[in-house]
Amino acid sequence: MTTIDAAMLWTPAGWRADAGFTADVSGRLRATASSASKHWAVPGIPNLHSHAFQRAMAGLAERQTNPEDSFWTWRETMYRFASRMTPDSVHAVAAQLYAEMLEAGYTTVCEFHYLHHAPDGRPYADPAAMSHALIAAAQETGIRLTLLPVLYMSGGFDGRALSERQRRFGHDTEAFLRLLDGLRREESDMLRVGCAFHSLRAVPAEAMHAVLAALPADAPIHIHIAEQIGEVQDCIALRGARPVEWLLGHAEVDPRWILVHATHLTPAEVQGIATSGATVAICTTTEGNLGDGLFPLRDYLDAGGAWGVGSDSHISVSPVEELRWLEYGQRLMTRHRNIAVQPESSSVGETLLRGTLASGENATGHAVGVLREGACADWITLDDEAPQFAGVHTDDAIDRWIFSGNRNLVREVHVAGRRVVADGRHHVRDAIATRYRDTLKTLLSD
Ligand code: NGQ
Ligand code: ZN
Repeated sequence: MTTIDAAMLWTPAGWRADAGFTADVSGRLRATASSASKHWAVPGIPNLHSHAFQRAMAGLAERQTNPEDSFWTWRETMYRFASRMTPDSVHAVAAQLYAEMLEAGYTTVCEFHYLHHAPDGRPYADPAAMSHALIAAAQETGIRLTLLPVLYMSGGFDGRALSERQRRFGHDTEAFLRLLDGLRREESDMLRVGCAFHSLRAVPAEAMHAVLAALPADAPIHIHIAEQIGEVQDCIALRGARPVEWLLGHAEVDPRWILVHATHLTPAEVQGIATSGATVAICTTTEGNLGDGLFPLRDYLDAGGAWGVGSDSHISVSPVEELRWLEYGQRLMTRHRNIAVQPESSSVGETLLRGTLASGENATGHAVGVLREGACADWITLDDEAPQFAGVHTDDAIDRWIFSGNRNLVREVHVAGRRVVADGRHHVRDAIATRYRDTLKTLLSD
């Protein structure tokens, strides 16, 4: 039995001193008397969007190749990089990434996985070899995983064939459903399998409908949507509607849906997503890195929309930085301060934390994001001895955590009741880092 060693627990209603929990043998929370220590404990943060392999190229797409550099030229660099990955290198990179995520306070990751086949597009002997590499990395590090095999069929809205570099992403719907079905048999308390459509660009309408009809009722459904203006224009030209508008009109969008990015929205689309109960996965640092645009956060909060954050391309692996820059983007756009607040709290940090935790359960399919009886025993303990917290009252602890810079203030992390980070360090970080270094030497040498 592991007891949450904290006097203050973060709950949807704010800090509570009178609650205590232990983890039972199945990794779930059981209520107990509160502990006498003085620490602050917060539910582990769900990471709603990850392409693990991209971690290994962070910082390697930051040279100008052309004055017109954009999302689309970055994508070519990313494809070249993706073409070198193997199941072993994906395993090594994902394990390093997941250990870093845990140290940063992410305890569940939604892996939006489309790198399925060999570089020539042929399935591996085990068609789920890449999925298995990701599952192995999650098991090795102890992070909770929502694996989202991605359906990727065409190279654009006009239905053109996949380009040479996209070939290893592709499936027909039958092979895709077989992959899903096989992976679902491997589900456990630490692994959920959902479903993803890469984007409206990459999935023809009929294929999307065929897969939706065959999906189990409890699978979360993730999709990239409306990230780039070019994509919005192509969607209008070929489907007669903007991406979010099209999706809301052609699918039963409900709380099972996670709309990744959803950057470019009209007021009607903002309202439409919020009313549907879908979650928007905002990937602040990647959206900044790729020059996507700014999500209309204030309007979306006013509409009562659900949202969370993801580290996506992993040019940053820090929930603190995702949340802080989500607010800063809004400040830079409006030239005001303290924008993400809600009637429950005038604190920006608390509003951001509350929002992203509330997305956990729908987006991941795991009972995460809230410390309550029966939920997953996933929590992080803040380093209350750090100078940033000196003299700080509990009421200011979350703002201090999010708005005091880049020193990691996460001291301990438990997932399913098991301590995987102590004193800020993942318990097998050295072995994982050694393998990662060897892998990167090879990857970057050819
Ligand atoms: C991806 N990433 O699939 O990795 C995408 C880029 C695309 C982001 N959208 C490729 N951030 O959208 O076609
Ligand atoms: Zn993505």
